[in-house]
Amino acid sequence: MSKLNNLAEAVFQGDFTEVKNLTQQLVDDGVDPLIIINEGLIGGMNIVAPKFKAGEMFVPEVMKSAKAMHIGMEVVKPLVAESDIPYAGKVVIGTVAGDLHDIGKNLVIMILESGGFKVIDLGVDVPPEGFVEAIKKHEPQIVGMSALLTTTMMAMKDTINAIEKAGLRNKVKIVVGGAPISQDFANEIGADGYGADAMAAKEICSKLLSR
Ligand code: B12
Repeated sequence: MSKLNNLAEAVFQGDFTEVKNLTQQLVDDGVDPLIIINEGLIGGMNIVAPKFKAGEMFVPEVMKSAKAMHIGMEVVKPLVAESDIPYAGKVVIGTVAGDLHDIGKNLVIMILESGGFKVIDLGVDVPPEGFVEAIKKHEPQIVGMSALLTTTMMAMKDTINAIEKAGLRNKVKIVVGGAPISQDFANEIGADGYGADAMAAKEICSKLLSR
């Protein structure tokens, strides 16, 4: 097995030490950092994703793999210009105002990153103007909002209104998710997409960008 395959396997296994060592070895061997990222690190997450979808892997294992991918990224990222990284798209994401739940959002971020998206995490309890400011600053193609409380669901609508008011609605696609959210609710508040889980989040983001 090649070192790149071993690296992908180590990411899948969530073996932090092995990921760090193999990534460094590949760098020392002169392998193109973008190949290390795409075939080794993201390659490992590509093993994880279908297993998670099929229910063969669970949240803690996926998080471990994603963390392993990040550890490898830290080794290679300084070697590539940000502009050379072929991102699938840029996503700004946050948990809406009044809501502190972030486990699901963080999982979505990890899966999006493993799918090659650049993700800017705004954290939790993000007010509508926080999303607006982030759109101006980062110019993402996609804005993601997470809510876990029935009492904070409507903050999604408030955020969409604020984005509209700022004249930015036609610049971004908006995707929403979280346990109480449904496709019907997404339609009702005028979001462009809904994802029931992290894999669905990645799928809807890819779909929205290809339109
Ligand atoms: C962990 C947890 C907490 C933790 C949060 C820690 C953290 N850092 O996130 C703590 C203890 C802080 C907490 C606090 C509270 N919680 Co709480 N919490 C939960 C719990 C047990 C799990 C949530 C979770 O992490 N699920 C696992 C993740 C992986 O799933 P997920 O979040 O749904 O995310 C997935 C999808 O929804 C989707 N997704 C999520 N976000 C996004 C975004 C996009 C863009 C897309 C496309 C997809 C997507 O993909 C994710 C990955 O597959 C749930 C119960 C439950 N079983 O859901 C209650 C729950 C959500 N909490 C609840 C409540 C009431 C509260 C409190 C009000 C309790 C209190 N009285 O203090 C506070 C509120 C604090 C606040 N202001 O937010 C209720 C909500 C009830 C309701 N209908 O509104 C629940 C349902 C428990 C219950 N049955 O009563 N909570």
